[in-house]
Amino acid sequence: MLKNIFLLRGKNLADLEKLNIFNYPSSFLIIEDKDLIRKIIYEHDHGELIQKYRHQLMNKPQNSLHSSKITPYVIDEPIHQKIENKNILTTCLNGKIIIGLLFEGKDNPYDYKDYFMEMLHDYLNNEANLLIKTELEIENLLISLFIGIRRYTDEVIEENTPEAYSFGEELYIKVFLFGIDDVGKSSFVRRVKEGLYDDDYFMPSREFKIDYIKEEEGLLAFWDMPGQLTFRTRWLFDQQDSNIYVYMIDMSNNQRFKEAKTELWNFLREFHKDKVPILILGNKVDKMVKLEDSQKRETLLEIIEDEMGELFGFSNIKNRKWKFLLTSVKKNYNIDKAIQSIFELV
Ligand SMILES: Nc1nc2c(ncn2[C@@H]2O[C@H](COP(=O)(O)OP(=O)(O)OP(=O)(O)O)[C@@H](O)[C@H]2O)c(=O)[nH]1
Ligand SMILES: [Mg+2]
Repeated sequence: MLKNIFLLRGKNLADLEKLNIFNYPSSFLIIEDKDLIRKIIYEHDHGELIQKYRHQLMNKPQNSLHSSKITPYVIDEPIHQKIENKNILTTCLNGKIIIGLLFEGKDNPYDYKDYFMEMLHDYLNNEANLLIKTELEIENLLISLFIGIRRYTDEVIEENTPEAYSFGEELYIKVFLFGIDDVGKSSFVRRVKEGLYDDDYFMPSREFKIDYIKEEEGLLAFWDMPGQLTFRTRWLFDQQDSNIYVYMIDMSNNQRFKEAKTELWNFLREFHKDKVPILILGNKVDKMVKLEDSQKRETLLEIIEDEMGELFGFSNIKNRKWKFLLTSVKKNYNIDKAIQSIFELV
């Protein structure tokens, strides 16, 4: 089973003094491990890492996907190394970045080689390309790879447990926010985090983004997932270790109810054994009900809630706690209540 993942980055990899090291989930490789680091790098180096990369890049056929903005990474064939009983598989990107996987002693890293390559290509050289520039981007990449490879082994995935864990005193909750595109997920996070909302703040997400929101009861790590069709397979990978799922639906768009329902149930069926609670948010309710008019509002909202419950079949959700809440990110309606519900369900 994969134990750890690390990334070494530097203008010149041989310059150990200027090397940046990232690890996930624990600090396996640290800058003091000079010997180990040198050995790892040496395997990928034949004295001319950069030259080799230039050469490969120049000979790379240009395919249409990579044509405009994205310069594809040159990803070396992974190399297995056993250094001081450490069982690792490493690859080198563009001669400047090394990504390594640390396995348990009994594992055969070659079992993971193809999958590792495939994931790197998917993440770095396709349209959903994750970048490896900022610290957050590197963290995202490492977490995604880690989860993906762990999942591939099918060993850790059996069932998710919803218990939140603590950092010191503080409760830490991973909130997995998903739903089809254009329902208001990113707007929701922005509303909660910054108190802001704009109608024309329209930026379909292309990769997941983690936003930390500190509440009195604990720290919420919102994994805001992209909802467009091509990105939905990612949900299955990235949901791992969630303490709560938050599924958002656009109440005002009945043309897409069927699609939203199918996606919700595909997901729940996939994870039917786990006990992770789910909060379902029926957003954009401002488009259906005049929220300012408090008299009519309550009756209308109740009717909508019942109808939606029936349509989506929420009462068939078994094994886990769930709650359905109508919201409007735009009018700041039930947003506090949604946050409160997260803590109640977890
Ligand atoms: N009327 C109304 N519009 C909203 C509300 N919430 C979000 N929107 C609008 O809906 C559009 C899509 O919002 P996003 O937050 O980008 O949607 P998303 O779910 O993150 O979409 P993807 O990232 O593509 O999955 C934006 O134009 C928002 O301004 C709401 O409560 N009411
Ligand atoms: Mg979004």
